[in-house]
Amino acid sequence: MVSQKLSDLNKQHGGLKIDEVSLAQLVGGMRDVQCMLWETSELDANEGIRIRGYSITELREKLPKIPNGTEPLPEALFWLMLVDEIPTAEEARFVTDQWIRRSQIPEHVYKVIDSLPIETHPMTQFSIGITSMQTQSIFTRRHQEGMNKNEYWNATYEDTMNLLAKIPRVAAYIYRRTYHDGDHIKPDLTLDWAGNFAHMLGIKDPDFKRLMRLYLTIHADHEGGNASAHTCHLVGSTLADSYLSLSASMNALAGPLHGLANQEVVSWIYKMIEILGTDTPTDEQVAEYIKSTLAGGRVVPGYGHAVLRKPDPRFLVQKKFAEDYNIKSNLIDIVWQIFRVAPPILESTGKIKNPWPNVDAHSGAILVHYGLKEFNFYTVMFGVSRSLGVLAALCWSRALGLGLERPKSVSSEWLGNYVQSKTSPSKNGKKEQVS
Ligand code: AMX
Repeated sequence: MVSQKLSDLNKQHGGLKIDEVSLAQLVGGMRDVQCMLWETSELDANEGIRIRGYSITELREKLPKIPNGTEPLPEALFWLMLVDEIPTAEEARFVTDQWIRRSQIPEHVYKVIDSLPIETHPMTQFSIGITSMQTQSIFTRRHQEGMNKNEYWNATYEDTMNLLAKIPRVAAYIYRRTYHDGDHIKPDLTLDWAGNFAHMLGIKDPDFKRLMRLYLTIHADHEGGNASAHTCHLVGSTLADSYLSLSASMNALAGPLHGLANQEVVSWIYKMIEILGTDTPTDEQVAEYIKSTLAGGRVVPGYGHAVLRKPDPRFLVQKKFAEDYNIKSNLIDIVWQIFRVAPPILESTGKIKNPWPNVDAHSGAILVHYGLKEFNFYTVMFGVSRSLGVLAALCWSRALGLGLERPKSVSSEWLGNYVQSKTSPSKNGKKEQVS
């Protein structure tokens, strides 16, 4: 059992130093500090994400598809993250069947969502919807009954499977409630997880189902340190169940520096179109707009990353999808134009470490093309996908028996005193060096 291996490593080499923390890392959001375990994926600054060793391009190619399908099944990705093997088509179908069987939503969840004002942001509705399903948690019930800790992973797996089965229905319910007068669409139980999600959203183009399969695959996991993943891990480490851990994760995803960037990108471009009075701007006009954003003390949404230092492969695969499916629109042209124009400008500031686009720079433009224009909803779609990764990882955290997270904090006063103690002259008159 892996947890035995981990516990042996810990027993034999627990004192081994893995990393050091600089003052800049402490102040600047703990970038790159290696201090958490995450089994499902690993992010390389230049190559991008690898999920269980597979790059985005490889996942698109190698994961099972529906018969005669072209895009990977997110169900298959979930299997890969959990089992560490690419599933066969039958194994992927097993996950699809499980999620169909577990997808019934308790009535009170709809009532909770319906009680919210219609203008409530979809991410708030989503997070509340997930929390309200917590009444179903098997982990919490069994924990109250005195479950043995060896069973934690199993109860978490059951909650995770139940939750993932329901997530697309809750998301589609919020979409139809908010933007289509509550004209809901019944699930089609013959479809796969992503295909059914596309169906329930009400977008009829078959290529939109293909897009959803790819979209829900590529947004799922980006190792453990990003805010939504880390939040799920942190909250889960208290033995809060999958529902409570996931809703917390979704609240982190809802921040503009994280998953909300996908809606910000589209609204930022629309604003440019409105200001310029054209949706076919020149490169000079786009450059001026980017510079005015920076001069206004705002970020250029969809650009930059805490870890990546090259164009995000998740951006590039969406660009490829648009090319493969011959999707053309002025909005997509603008996205590609920004890809050409923005990096040198961002680089010239001298402070932005990554001038390249991230995943959020592209997704909205393709969704608009298929008629899903309500950009406040986009982060919910990101969230449906992210649920796969963070919950697969939560199952692993329970299987490995990882403990309660509790890093040490210090105050800025402590920090000032510490620096002084390290830099002030010592008794023999020499200054101590801070390394
Ligand atoms: N536009 C303007 N300024 C930017 C920038 C951008 N796209 N990206 C970074 N910067 C700025 C930072 O705000 C920071 O400024 P400061 O020194 O005045 O505080 C400086 O450049 C250095 O930042 P960094 O080390 O390059 O990035 P970071 O690790 O601190 O932040 C991120 C990373 C993503 C928050 C940042 O690049 C950003 O705000 N991007 C725009 C929002 C966005 O697209 N977020 C989505 C990221 C992907 C995701 O999680 N879904």
